[in-house]
Amino acid sequence: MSVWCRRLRYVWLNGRIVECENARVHVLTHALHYGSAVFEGIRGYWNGSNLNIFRLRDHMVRLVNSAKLVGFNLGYTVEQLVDATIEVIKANNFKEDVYIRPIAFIGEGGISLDITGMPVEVSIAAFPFGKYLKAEGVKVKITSWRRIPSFSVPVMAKASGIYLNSIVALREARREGYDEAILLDWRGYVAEGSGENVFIVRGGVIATPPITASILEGVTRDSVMRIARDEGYTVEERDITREELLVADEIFLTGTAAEITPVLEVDGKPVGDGKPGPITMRLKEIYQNIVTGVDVRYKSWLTPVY
Ligand code: PY5
Repeated sequence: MSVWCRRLRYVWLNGRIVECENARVHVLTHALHYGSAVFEGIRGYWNGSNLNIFRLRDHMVRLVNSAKLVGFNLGYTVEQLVDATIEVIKANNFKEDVYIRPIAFIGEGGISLDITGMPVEVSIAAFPFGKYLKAEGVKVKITSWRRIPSFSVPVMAKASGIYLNSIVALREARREGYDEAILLDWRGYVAEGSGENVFIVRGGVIATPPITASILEGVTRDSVMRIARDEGYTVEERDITREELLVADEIFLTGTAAEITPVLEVDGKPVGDGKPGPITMRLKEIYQNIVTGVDVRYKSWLTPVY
């Protein structure tokens, strides 16, 4: 039995709800060999009476775009993927916080690198999920591995193969006792974390690297920029130098899994006074109220399941 099937009963696979045990692939699956897959990470928040999925449609739009960038067609519309997500959560009857993992991959189509005409499989799985990074804050290392440049692969795509870059970067950081890695881009400017976007605060101004820094265009990054601007903060999308990380008043990471996570140390040096900063904590609180549906100003970002 798959260890996953202790956490979920049903998976949506190629248009149908199947038993978790039957959501399997063959060892000769193309995507397993070459990383020819695109995926998403989405969260659903249980607030005691309903499960709200955060920016579901936006994630599915990115999934469809990722496939387009890699060069295959998903075969499902954004609307169909949205409905399928709700269907699979309902089938499992989850009444707690969940993480949703849709993936579209090249299946059993041979070993050629030419994916033209190869079968595309799509699955959506959801399972109970808590924190991804330490909620109180993380210690990061600026890793020696640079973020893959967008002139080598379309890094705007959330494509599986690209994650080998994140895996080696995080491996290096963890081996040296850090919690997370920050990758610089090919030019030496700050790109992002292994699975998160990066924000800094200096003199009350919030800044985050632009999409031209080979980053993944995060949905949480977009949400945080909106929220911060609505709160009256100035938010800049601009190149950030490595040394700015070392003199920033505050740094935080954003991502579906990481949500808003304060950075306490960079390369062993404290960020500010080494405690989560006030702007970080304020944004974190607002974000929490939004995803649980307490803050109704951003209700359009939530899709209720039940
Ligand atoms: N950058 C990278 C490389 C990411 O993998 C992610 C998300 C982000 C930025 C943030 O994007 P978003 O805000 O749209 O989530 N990472 C996934 C997640 O679910 C997988 C992490 C293991 O957070």
